[in-house]
Amino acid sequence: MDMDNPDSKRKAPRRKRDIRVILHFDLDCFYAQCIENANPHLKLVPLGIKQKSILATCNYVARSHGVRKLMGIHEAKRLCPDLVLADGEDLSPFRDVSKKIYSLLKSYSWNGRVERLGLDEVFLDVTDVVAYNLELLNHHCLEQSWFCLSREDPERGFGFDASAVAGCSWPLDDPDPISKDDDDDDDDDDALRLRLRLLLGSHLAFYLRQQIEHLGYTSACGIATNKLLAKLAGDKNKPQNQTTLLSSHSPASFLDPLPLSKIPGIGSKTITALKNLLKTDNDDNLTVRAARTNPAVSPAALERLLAGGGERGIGQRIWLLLHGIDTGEVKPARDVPRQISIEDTYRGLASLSHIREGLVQITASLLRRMHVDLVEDDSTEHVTTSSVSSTSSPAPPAATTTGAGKKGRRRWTAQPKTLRLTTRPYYPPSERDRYEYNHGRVSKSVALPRFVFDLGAETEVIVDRLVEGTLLPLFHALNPDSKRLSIGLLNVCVTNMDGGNDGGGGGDIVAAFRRQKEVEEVRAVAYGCLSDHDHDEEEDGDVVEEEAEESDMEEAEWVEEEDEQDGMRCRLCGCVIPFFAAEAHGRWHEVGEG
Ligand code: DCP
Ligand code: MG
Ligand code: MG
Repeated sequence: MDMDNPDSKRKAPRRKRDIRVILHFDLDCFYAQCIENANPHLKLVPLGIKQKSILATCNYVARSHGVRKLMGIHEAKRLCPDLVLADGEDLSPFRDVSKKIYSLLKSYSWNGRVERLGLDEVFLDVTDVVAYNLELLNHHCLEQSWFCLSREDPERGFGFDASAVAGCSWPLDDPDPISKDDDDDDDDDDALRLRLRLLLGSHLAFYLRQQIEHLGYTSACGIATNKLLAKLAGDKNKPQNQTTLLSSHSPASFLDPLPLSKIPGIGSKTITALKNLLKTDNDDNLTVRAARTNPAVSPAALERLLAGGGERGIGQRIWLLLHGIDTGEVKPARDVPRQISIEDTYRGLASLSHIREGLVQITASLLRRMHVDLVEDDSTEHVTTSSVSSTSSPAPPAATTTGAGKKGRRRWTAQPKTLRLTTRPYYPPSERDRYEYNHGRVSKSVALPRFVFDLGAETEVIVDRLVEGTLLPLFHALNPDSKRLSIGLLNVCVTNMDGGNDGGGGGDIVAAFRRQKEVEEVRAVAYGCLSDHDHDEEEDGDVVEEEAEESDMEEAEWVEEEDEQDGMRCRLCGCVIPFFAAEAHGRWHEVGEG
């Protein structure tokens, strides 16, 4: 693009028509549904899921009383005195349900492009399934169509009415896509086929939502030609509904009325910069349209404004987002999480014995989690045939379990190579105003000792050895002054998986570099954790450099900068989180990989 030519700066982006069909599922009031399913009598009462002093979420009965996600408990109780509170600190049950739903959706994918976002969202690229079914359509009898779910077994599928979209569509008054005149030109034919694809996608989404309901969970879904639009379309009719963004209209017209803050990938730094550019400081709800149509906004202007953060091409990226263009692929399903991380918060641990106790508890949970997520029964004993793809390393060894009275062979499907300890000081409420959230958060990584993978050893023995031999020394390195300890957070994380499916992201040096950068930015900004210690690492012989792969940055495309006065924008999901809720939120993402 000619950056100096004013005309080229303002042109709406020309693009090849995106012919993908992307589904985005988002479970309704997820934690609340999990708790309700375990306690069905709660389904009819206003229910809030409590984490510390806020509601992580609440059911829709509570929402009808004005209670909202991330509301303080005090305020929620004021609005709805009958609100029943359930504890949501233990994320294991949510994680388990999340996995079940993910596996269910994955089982319907042909191309393996199934990507999780947090615990309750899944993207599915169903372009191939839909294209196959498009060819099968009998245009003379659309009302009695058959949707094939398997190429091998034509009887596996469901009947549906292909003369209409399933669920809601946008725009509402879209004409019947198949009643167009026959004398349309080629462009119209393409448009027609794309609309038919989306229509087929809507029926598949409807069917899949029913399958999720058979597991006991309701959901919303967005159906569109890219991830950005699918996610936003799904928000249109929540809960228990779906919205198909028909493609005959410019995606920009769908996005135009939305506030910029709703657009994943546009963060508050970008919004502030845009407000400055547009001189609309007071407009808290600056819309996409206001930004997109303002003559001062162009890819070049955005680049000048935002490239200071170091991301080249950001101007063009934001410009495309404003026009509803998102070329990001749905990433292939991963067999193993990128990392497993457990943490807890404290009101100022001051003695080493308490710190040891905290580390023992966390490490024991971590080991349990590793065994659930990364160890599988190996009844075939074909230990050299790894079920996960790995080009760089041999499959981890199988082991005969002798500990804990279990019999049979088990094996690691992937082995993390890095262990990371993170700590943060405790600040009493009276001092919190003086510090940004997570001030003083520091981390240090080492190679994860091999004895951790001994499936025959007692868990307590491994935990003790890891705490005494590795984590406490790391702790001392991070907090050298043991006389003035006051610890507010301990986090232990294993990462840098060896032997796991890397999700297809490996090998792209540019992408890896970009991820690395994003990891650094996220650490520095979202978690406020860059510290002197990050520069100390190479002085210790056993410290390993952290790699981009180890981050929880799978959702990097949804990430933008920042933090602000009354809260911080999460770089992973784009939500603005009040400071008091940021900790729970960060933790939620960290475990969301599981
Ligand atoms: N969550 C959290 N902290 C956040 C956001 C979410 O702990 N800042 C948890 C609680 C939610 C779950 O993640 O139940 C899913 O997040 P959603 O934003 O999808 O919210 P819900 O599923 O609860 O509600 P909705 O029906 O609006 O999707
Ligand atoms: Mg949800
Ligand atoms: Mg969600």
